[in-house]
Amino acid sequence: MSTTTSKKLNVKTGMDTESIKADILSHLRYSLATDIETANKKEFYKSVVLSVMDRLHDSWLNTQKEYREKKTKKIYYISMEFLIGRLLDNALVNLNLEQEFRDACKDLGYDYEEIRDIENDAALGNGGLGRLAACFLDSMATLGLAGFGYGIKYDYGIFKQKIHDGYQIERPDDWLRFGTPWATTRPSVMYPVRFYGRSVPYTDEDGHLRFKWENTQHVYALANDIPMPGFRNGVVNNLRLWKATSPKSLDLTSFNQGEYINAVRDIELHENISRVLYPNDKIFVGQELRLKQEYFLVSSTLQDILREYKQQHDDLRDLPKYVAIQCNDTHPNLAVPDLMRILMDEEGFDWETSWDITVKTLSYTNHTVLPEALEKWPVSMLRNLLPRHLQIIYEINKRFINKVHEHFGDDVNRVRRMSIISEGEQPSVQMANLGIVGTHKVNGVAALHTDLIKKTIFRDFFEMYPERFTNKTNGITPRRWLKQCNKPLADLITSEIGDSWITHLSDLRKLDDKVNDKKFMKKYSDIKQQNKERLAAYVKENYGFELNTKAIFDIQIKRIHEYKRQLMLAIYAAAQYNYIKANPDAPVVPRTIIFAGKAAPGYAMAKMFIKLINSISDKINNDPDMEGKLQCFFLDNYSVTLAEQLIPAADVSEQISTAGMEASGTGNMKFALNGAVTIGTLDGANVEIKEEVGDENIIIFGLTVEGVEELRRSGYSSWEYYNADKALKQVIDQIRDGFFEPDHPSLFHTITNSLLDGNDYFLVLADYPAYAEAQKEVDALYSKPDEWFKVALYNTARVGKFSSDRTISDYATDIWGCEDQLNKGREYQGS
Ligand code: 9GP
Repeated sequence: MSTTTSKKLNVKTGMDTESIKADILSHLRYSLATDIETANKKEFYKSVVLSVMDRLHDSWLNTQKEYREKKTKKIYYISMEFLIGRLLDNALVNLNLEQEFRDACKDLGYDYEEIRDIENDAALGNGGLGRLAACFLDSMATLGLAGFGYGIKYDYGIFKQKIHDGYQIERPDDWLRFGTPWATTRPSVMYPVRFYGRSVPYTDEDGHLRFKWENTQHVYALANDIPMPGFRNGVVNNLRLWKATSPKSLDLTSFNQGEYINAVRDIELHENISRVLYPNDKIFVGQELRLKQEYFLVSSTLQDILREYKQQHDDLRDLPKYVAIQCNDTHPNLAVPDLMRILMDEEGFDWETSWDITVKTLSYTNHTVLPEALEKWPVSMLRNLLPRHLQIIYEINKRFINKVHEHFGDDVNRVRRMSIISEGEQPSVQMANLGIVGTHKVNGVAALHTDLIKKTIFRDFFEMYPERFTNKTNGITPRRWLKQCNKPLADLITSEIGDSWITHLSDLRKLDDKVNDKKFMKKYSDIKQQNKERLAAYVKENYGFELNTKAIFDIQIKRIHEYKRQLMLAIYAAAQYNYIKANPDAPVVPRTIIFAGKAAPGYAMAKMFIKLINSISDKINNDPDMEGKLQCFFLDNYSVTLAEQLIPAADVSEQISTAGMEASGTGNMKFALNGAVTIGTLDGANVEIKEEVGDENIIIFGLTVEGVEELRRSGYSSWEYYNADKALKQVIDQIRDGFFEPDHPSLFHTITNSLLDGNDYFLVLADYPAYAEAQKEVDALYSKPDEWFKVALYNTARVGKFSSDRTISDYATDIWGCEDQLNKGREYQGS
């Protein structure tokens, strides 16, 4: 190597291509013990990331230092899921170093895209809830908030989905097989997390009754930090993911007795806590390992928060002034009894003081009204695993029930509904109730959803604590979901209106005026076409399917769930097939329907939907009569990275849940921002999207929440709808009679039975006629491209409200009490 290059090896944080190249070479040699001649792509990727990390470290350290010095209020976002996806593009966009790294790769003989594609998605989440947490981290850093994510470093993220003979097969997601260069392990940050044992009463020096949690077993939580850079503002926050490690002293006795293998097996058992993400979306599976995971996250995080706090402040009574903790769903709600335990048992505060601190510090987000998703831990399990916490929960409940009596008088039914502990054969702890009682703010995630929780599942609580309930409509980060994933559109927008939209998404309103600018509209529509072609190339390469890029790209991507009604789009695809068969000469607007999404491994009906979609797709795609008219595909292994490919290419966004069941949705926002037209029900955030884009720029159909209630009340009969709609009846008969699966004609009986004999709980049949009409509207609009692209542009221009920057500003102001930081963050961004 030449002397000039070795000089450059010392340059650590230069922002130019030459110094980046030098660092990549240096990392290859000195971090990975290889060189440019012998390194493979993985090694090259790793040294690229290490060079990015070099450029983050100073800001990472400086940001923390500034927070410490200024005693900034810290926001801790605790979540069992962070669906962060790939990080390389995101870091480079936020650091404004995309071009330099591209050039550096090229000069060193690599194509940047190829290197970027080496990165495994960090798929540490199931869907919307985990992705929301990831968007929030991006926004907190971009707004300059001292916001920290706390989660678990699962060895295995959400399973990899394969499709075999049309069926979903699950495979482990071994994303850490070769490690991840983004995470820094911090051996100095490690805490014991205790389980089991018993709660022992004693009298302290002042004669007060106190409790000690004794005879516990423990495991260690080891910190792994991933930097979260803000958008070009020098702020780098932190995502801390805990990994379970065995206590060092573990089973020395076993070693002494020569039981080496057993001792090592015990280590395995301890480390199982952070082994795997539970893949259940909206189904509560009360397994002890999951409860251990939840407490593992809460305990390690609270210890960390309090350690830091004590380094800077003297009085724990000021905790709510300097710390806000957000519980993402009920999963971290053990924070309520754990903080109480720490304050009382370890810090010596009395109940009232501890309670005041706890409630003021914590807040909780509800993400669903589905009863089967609400966590209810059996008392017996808690008694065994966390006896002291159970005791505290009983005491919280006792005091709370007294208040309920004071407030409502002797209303036995109300008391039963509101109790944190449900009675019955298997008493259990209702984690949502615990969250409402033990925190100062509870929020829903879209206006409709918040209204619903106030009126339904949390009605009693709302009547008692109206001021606790607040709405925070979800959002998405414009950095990943426009700037990064749709570069051509981002560049076009910037060339027209400047780049302020990247951090002030409402500025996209300036595009409203462009609808009559023919030149602009041509560019806008050309970009959609290019994106469709780019997707087609990707699908061809990765799946072998040939997409018709002249067709409407009609996309439904999300977890597979009955309430999301993938079945309705599948029925529509089959009905279109029947129509084309019966009317071979009739003109049709060509359509390419694309599904992607994972089903929870134990959710038989959802898995059957996948099989049905694949069977219908086979029928359609193998029939020459469909050529140029209709296609249908199920793309396996849906992920953040796949979403980044699909969303910019979509013409139609399917948001068709049964009204009242989708809390918010965030995919709907991503599609609209990228100029797809929504066909949807008045559910979740669709309602607010409609308000923003205007009634004429969204295609709404079907029952409203009130309509759903009314129909159920008045006695819904799915048979009536089946008999009334010929096209619908034909498809259901075909599904039932084996038309799509001739070798196994009864295969889909579970589906047709649930629709007919089971009376169609999700009201697919009730909404289908309106849906089919709405799809006709889609066709008619698409046949007039000028009109279509106007509608599309209004979507891009008017969804600024759904930036997660806005959502986070709302949390900061109404829940976390740190709006002062917000303003500072905004000033910062201009530089
Ligand atoms: O189902 C909701 C989804 O509508 C929402 O957008 C997301 C983020 O708030 O949370 C989902 N809920 C869950 O995943 C679990 O309750």
